[in-house]
Amino acid sequence: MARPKIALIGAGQIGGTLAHLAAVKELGDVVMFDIAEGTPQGKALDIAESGPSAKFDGSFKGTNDYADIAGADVCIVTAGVPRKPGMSRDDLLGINLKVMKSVGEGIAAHAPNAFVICITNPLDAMVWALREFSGLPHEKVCGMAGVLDSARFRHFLAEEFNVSMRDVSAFVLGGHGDTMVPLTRYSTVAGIPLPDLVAMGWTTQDKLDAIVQRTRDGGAEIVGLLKTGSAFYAPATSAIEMAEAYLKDQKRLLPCAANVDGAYGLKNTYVGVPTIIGAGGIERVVEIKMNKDEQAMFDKSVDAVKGLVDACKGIDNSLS
Ligand code: A3D
Repeated sequence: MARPKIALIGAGQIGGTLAHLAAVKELGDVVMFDIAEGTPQGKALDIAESGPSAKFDGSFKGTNDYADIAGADVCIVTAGVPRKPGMSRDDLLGINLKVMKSVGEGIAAHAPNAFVICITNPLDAMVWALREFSGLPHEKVCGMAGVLDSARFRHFLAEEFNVSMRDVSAFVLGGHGDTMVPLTRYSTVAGIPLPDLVAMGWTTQDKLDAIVQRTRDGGAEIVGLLKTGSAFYAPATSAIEMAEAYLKDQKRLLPCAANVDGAYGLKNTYVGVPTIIGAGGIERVVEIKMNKDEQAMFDKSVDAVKGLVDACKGIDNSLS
């Protein structure tokens, strides 16, 4: 059977890391597309040249021509601009919306059967716009945010409890912004929910609240340290986890920005929810029960996403 084809739209910090991870995991042949001439070609060649030492097989191509993504099974989109210190994700909206239009048209023309994972910020509005511009089925277009936000939450929790990250599972839902919703009741260490761990004296409610806030500010913390761009190792790793779930039909239950139509009382809204990812793309949106406080946080987050989607409609008349 031929190797799957993975198209990376955007060959910057995340794009390059995605290509390297896909190579090392032998997920398939990789095509990197970017408008910057030389960048995708240089990164693809550099990664290919690491193959003999790292011992992977695959073909790696850099391109400035959408025709080269033809027939891709997966497209991961990072094209656009990242944040600089002092910027919010929402500040990127105007620039990145135009980028989503060209990317959506490129994917529709050359890789209409792909499973598309958007990473470009502001995430929930950009994945919505990318779906609109591409016209692909909703279940084949999603956004990466929840896996990353949950991974950050899991890392902070594992440090606090001094346990393996493998035994910490966590849920972060809602939009990928300051209003994201880390759900402590659904987050556990080997099945023991966080509120029980507070009662057991493993941590205090104040410390847990601080970890929740650090999770919400996780992206800004890295932007503040790097000063020239935003996080890329963990975002790329998270998107590769989603791509692998699709390519290997793993039926993983992963939080991601998916089109929610019916569940959570929402109608055609892209926002972070638990989903099942398998060969059908987003095969299921999982509706969990939230208490009053959680529901209020989720509603606030959905409102923030709706505000950004309305702003997109105000900028581009073709979006209705
Ligand atoms: P960066 O290293 O600047 O790479 C972006 C690449 O996009 C550059 O190589 C550009 O040349 C290219 N590009 C710009 N316009 C186009 C276009 N029209 N077509 C094709 N390529 C184009 O950024 P990055 O890789 O660090 O980040 C990429 C995006 O991911 C940004 O919008 C970030 O804000 C976002 N991001 C999202 C998360 C989430 O968790 C959702 C996390 C981190 C970064």
